[in-house]
Amino acid sequence: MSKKSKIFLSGVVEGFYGRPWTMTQRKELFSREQKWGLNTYLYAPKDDYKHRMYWRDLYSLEEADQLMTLISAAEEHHVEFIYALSPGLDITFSNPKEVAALKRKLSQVCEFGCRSFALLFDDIETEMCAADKEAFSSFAEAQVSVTNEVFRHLEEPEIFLFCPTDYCAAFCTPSVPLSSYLNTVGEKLNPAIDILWTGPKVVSNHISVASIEEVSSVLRRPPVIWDNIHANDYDPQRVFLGPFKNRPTELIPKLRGVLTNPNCEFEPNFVAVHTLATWCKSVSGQKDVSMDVEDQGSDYNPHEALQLALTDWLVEFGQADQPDGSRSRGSRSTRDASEEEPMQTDGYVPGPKDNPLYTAEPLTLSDLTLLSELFYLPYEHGPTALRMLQELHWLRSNSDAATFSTTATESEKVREWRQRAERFDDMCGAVVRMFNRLSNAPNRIILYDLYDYICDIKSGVTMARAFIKTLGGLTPHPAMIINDDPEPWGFRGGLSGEFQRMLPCHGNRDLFRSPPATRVYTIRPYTPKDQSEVLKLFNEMQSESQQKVELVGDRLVEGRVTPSQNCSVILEDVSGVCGYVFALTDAKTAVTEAQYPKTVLQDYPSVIAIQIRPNVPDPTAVKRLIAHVMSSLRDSGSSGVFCEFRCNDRRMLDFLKTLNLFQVLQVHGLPTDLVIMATKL
Ligand code: GDL
Repeated sequence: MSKKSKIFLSGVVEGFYGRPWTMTQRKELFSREQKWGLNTYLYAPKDDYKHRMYWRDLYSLEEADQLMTLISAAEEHHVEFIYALSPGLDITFSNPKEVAALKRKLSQVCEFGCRSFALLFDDIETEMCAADKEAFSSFAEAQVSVTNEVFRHLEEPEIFLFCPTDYCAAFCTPSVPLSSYLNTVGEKLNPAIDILWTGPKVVSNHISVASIEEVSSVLRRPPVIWDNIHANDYDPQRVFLGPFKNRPTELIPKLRGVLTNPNCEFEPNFVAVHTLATWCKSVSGQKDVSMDVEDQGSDYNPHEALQLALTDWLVEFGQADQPDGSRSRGSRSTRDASEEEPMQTDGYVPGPKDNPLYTAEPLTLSDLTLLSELFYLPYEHGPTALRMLQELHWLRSNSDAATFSTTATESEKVREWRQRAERFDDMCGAVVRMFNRLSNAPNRIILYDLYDYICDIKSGVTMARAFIKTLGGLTPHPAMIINDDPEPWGFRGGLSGEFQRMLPCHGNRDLFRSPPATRVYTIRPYTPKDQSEVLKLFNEMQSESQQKVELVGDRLVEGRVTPSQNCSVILEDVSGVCGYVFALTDAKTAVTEAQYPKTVLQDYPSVIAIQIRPNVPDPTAVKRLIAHVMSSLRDSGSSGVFCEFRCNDRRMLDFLKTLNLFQVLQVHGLPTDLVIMATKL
C-alpha cells in the first residue's frame, strides 16, 4: 500500500457512452458535490473524441481554455479533477511512439492545471497485435508496463487510476482469485496506482464485503468502485431515479473510493449523487476512519436517503431554469399556489365567460416519490411500480371474473375484480397527474432531461388502463383500443422491441414479479429416447381428464402427426420428464377446415400441445418452455397459435390462465367439450 495518507475518493465518473455533459453541467456537478460532501470527478466520457477515439490528438487552444476553466472550477469547489484517457481501441503498447503520444497528451493536460490522471482499458479487444505479442508475454503485462511508465513520467501523481480490461468478477476467467490477468495487474502495477472495479458484474446489483476482500487480495490494494448502478447508457427506455443501494456501508473502510457512473442525462442524477453522498457520510462506513464521533450521521437507509434527495430535488424543480441558461429566482412555484399569477401575461385577462387561463398545479413530494419508484433501479422496481405490475397481472389472470357471474362465489369474485380494477385505474391516474404536474414545473432543464421517460411511462399506463377497461366490458378511447390495426403506440419499441420479444430473455421481466424457481429445470429438445416417458405422462394426465374427444395434441404426442422442426421440447427436473410442448407450424395439415372455421386457422395457423405435471410449482420454467416453442413458430413465419383442451381439464386450463400466454377463443360450431386457447405471435 502507498505510504501517502489517502482520502476516500467519493464522487462521480463521467464514464458512459453517448453525449457527454456540457461544461456548464460539469461545473454544476462540482458545486453539488461540494455542497453534499463529495470530493472527486473522473473525466472519462466514452464518446468524447479526444478521450478515446482520437486519444493521441492534443487539445486546440479553444479546448484548452475550456478544460482549464473546468479544472479550476473543480479546484474552487474542492473537487479532485481526474483526467482519464482510454487509448485501448488502437494503441500498440510496444511502440515507443505510442507511449510518447500518451505522455505528450497527459503532459498537455498537466499544463492545464490537472494533477490527477487515469488510464482506462475497459471495453476493448483483448487480442494483442503481432508486435505486442512479440514484446509482451500477456495483455496485462503490456498494459501494466505502459501504465507504470506513464505514471513515472508524470512524476507519480498522488492520484492515478487504472481501469483493467477485466473490471468485474464476471469477466475474470476462471475466477477472480485464479485470473492470470488480474494477478499480473496486482503483482506488477505500481502499488501507488489505484484500480477501478465495478463489482461482481458490469452493473452490480449487490457488492458484498467478501467480494471486495477477495479482489483486494488479488489486486494487492483496495479498489476504487466504478459503480454502474445508475448507468443507463445501455437502454434508452430506462433512467434510474432510485437510491444508491445494496452496497453495505461496511465496505467503506475496505475501499479506496466509490465513483458513480450515472445516467447519461445530467439532471436526473440528482438522486444518484445525493444518495451516494448520504451513503459516504453514514456512520458504520466511517467507524474505522478517524473523525469526530459528533459529526457522524446515522447508518445508511436507502429509503430515507431517497426522501432526503427528493426533498432537495423538489426545490430545484421550482427554480425557473431555462435551457438557455437563464433563471428567474423566486419563481412561481416557490410561492403559494393560491397567490400565483398566470404566466400568459401581455395584459390578457379573460372575461367572465371566457376560458380561464391554464394554471399549473404545483409538483409535490409524492409526485417525485412516485416518479422515482417508476424509474427505480436496474434490478428493482419501486414499491408502487411493483404493486401496479402485480395488480395488472392479477386482473389479467382473473379476467374471466370481470364480466359474468352465476353463483354467489363468482359474484364475490366479480366484486373483487371490479374493486381491484378501480384501484388499478386510480394508480394509473396518479401517474398521469404526476406527468401533468411535472410537465408544468418551472424548471424546464430538469423536465427536458426527463421528458422522454415520463412520456413513455404515461403512454404505458394509459394503454394498460385501456386494456383493463376492455376486460371489464367498457370501451376505452378509440385511440387506445388494441385490435388488429392499432395505432403505433399499441406496438411500441420499434425493431429493437421486435427483436426483444423474440428472445427467450424477454420473460426475464418475470424476475420482478414471480418468486425465483424452487427447483432446477432443464429445457431441451425432445429425442426419440423420451418417447416412453412422454407417453407415460400423456396417459396419466389423459386418465385425469377422462374424456373421449380427440385433440390434435394427442396425435402429436403419440407420433401420429410429426411436430415441426424445433417444436418439440421437454421440461425435465431431477425426477425426469415433467412436461412437454409439441407444435405444428401449419395446423391445416392436421385439422380440416370442416373442424375449424377458416378465420380461426387464418388468425392462428399453428397448433400447440402442452402438458405439465401437477407437481411442477414454477410457472416461470413452464413459460420459458412454451416461449421456446412459440419463438420457433414465429421464426417459421407463423402469426398465431392455438391449443385445444378438454373442457373438464380444469387443472391445465387454470394453470395456463395463470401464465397469461393465451386467451380463451369463442369458436362456434366446435364440440362443446372442447376449449380453445390462442394467442397471436
Ligand atoms: C461499461 C463501461 C461504461 C458504461 C457501463 C454501462 C465500465 C468500466 N465501462 O462496461 O463505460 O457506461 O458499462 O453501460 O463500466
